[in-house]
Amino acid sequence: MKKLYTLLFVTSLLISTGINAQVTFKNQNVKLTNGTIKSGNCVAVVDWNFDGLDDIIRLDDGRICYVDVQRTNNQFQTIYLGTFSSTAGWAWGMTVADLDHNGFMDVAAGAYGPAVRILMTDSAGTSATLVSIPNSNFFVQNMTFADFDNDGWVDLFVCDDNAMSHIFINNGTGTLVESSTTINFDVTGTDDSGNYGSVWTDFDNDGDLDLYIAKCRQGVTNPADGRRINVMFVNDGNNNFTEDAAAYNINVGWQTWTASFGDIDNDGDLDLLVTNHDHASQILKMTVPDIILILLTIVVLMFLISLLLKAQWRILTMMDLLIC
Ligand SMILES: [Ca+2]
Ligand SMILES: [Ca+2]
Ligand SMILES: [Ca+2]
Ligand SMILES: [Ca+2]
Repeated sequence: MKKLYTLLFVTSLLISTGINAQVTFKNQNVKLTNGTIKSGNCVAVVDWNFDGLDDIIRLDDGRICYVDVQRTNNQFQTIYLGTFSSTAGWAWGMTVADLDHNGFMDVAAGAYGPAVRILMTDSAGTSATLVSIPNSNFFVQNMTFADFDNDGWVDLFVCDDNAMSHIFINNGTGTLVESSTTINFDVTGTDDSGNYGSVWTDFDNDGDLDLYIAKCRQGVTNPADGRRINVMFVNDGNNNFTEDAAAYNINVGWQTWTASFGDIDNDGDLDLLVTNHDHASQILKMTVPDIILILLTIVVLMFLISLLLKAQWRILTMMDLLIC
């Protein structure tokens, strides 16, 4: 019996020690078959070939695209997808999605000056064709794939530092065509440049995608200048977007570079984290109206309405008496 107690004590000690032990990380670079990729700038962790396993997409030297495809036992196979440019450190933004529905994700990237380019992955997943989007010589700070018009085909959003943002709609074959009517970005009385970061998310939880843009404009020092005030384009459910950041108190005027939504305080709604260049980062917690306050307001309103109705009834009764 004594041995049993001793065994139980040691077991419980090991379990409790294990539960409270500090976690650590172990270098597993050995899993990457190409260990020389550097200066990536842009990176994506996505299921590139839709097999249920996450893969890694990186731009070596900011221009040469490799996919580390996860195979069995967490081993990766490196596939050279293509080269965006001969210029070192070319890409400023990158986004990944299956534009043409061929079962492999395609990789779009943009830079400071040249056209936005896309590596369209072939149907075997072994190589890609480089495609340039006409008339897209922007100052790309960020780009995002999402289905803005909800037609089942992924579209492209591009943040332009030097001009308004751009939207390209997928025509249903994987070809992107610029649209000036999907969203009106002319909202601040300026040239609406200074577009740095973008988030497409259903921040208000009404079932449709909304767009938040983090804005920063070099040389513009006035925080009230529209080129540096973050904007939120709210979707009405029919893909009509209206800029309404001020109403939600997320019209940040600092030089914002990035923004991200997440449930930071674990209360079930999406809060906002912005990182600013000229000011400390900010967490903007989402607050919902107090339900008790709403109920009290309704009760008070109903009471006031009943008083009004009673007063009206008395006046009418007195009028009747006078007439009689
Ligand atoms: Ca995969
Ligand atoms: Ca594809
Ligand atoms: Ca679409
Ligand atoms: Ca929404």
